[in-house]
Amino acid sequence: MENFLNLFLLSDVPNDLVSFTFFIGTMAMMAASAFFFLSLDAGGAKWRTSILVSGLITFIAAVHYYYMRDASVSGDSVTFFRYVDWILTVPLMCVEFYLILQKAGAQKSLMWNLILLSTVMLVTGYVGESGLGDAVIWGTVSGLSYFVIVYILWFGSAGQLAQKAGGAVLDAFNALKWFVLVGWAIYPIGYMIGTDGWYDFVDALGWNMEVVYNVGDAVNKIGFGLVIYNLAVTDK
Ligand SMILES: *C/C=C(C)/C=C/C=C(C)/C=C/C1=C(C)CCCC1(C)C
Repeated sequence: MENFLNLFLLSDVPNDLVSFTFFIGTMAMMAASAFFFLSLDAGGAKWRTSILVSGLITFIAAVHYYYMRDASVSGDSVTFFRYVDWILTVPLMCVEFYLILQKAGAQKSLMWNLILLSTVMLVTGYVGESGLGDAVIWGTVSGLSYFVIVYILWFGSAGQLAQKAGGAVLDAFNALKWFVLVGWAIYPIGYMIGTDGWYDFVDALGWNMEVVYNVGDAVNKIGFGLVIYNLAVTDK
């Protein structure tokens, strides 16, 4: 409890942009989770699991943001929490794709391929970002996995299934596809900003890699969930 109250204590209110975005991010993820969990039945039984997964994504993020915010005000690295968060939430986003295409006949293999690729993308990204390996080499491997994910969603079998489903499912799939192409592209930009010697001018603006990641998370995790929510209420 004391820890929880600490969140609101004045002495702990962050006074730099980076910590501030962790603070706001924690709140936004908590609020979004409350919204999704209270809306489980908004689209009837058939969309319950999808909305539940949306809530789990923002809830897992809320917990990690709480810790990252703490680490950030203390000047500690948040990289480990960041990647634990992603390794849990990004596969859940892959599950969302499967869930909405399931009724159009999606195979589990689609889900497992996306999960496998996103795991490779994140593990190699962590190796590059944490300094365990060369940032450029591992970042490139991560980027290639990302491109394959984009390819599968834009040009692979998933698109045909969405076409077959049509209606609100197709609209939602198309929106989520854009999230992956544009929203997820925010992350490699953050990574490059975090790599010494690349885009150092950004630091001078008071921005850094963490701010970019925080913006990315807000757009992608909450946005993704809202697309699913919208699908559920449109296609009852
Ligand atoms: C909720 C969190 C999400 C949607 C996180 C997504 C993260 C990525 C798409 C990260 C991608 C990266 C690359 C494509 C290359 C550089 C390393 C990463 C891990 C930042």
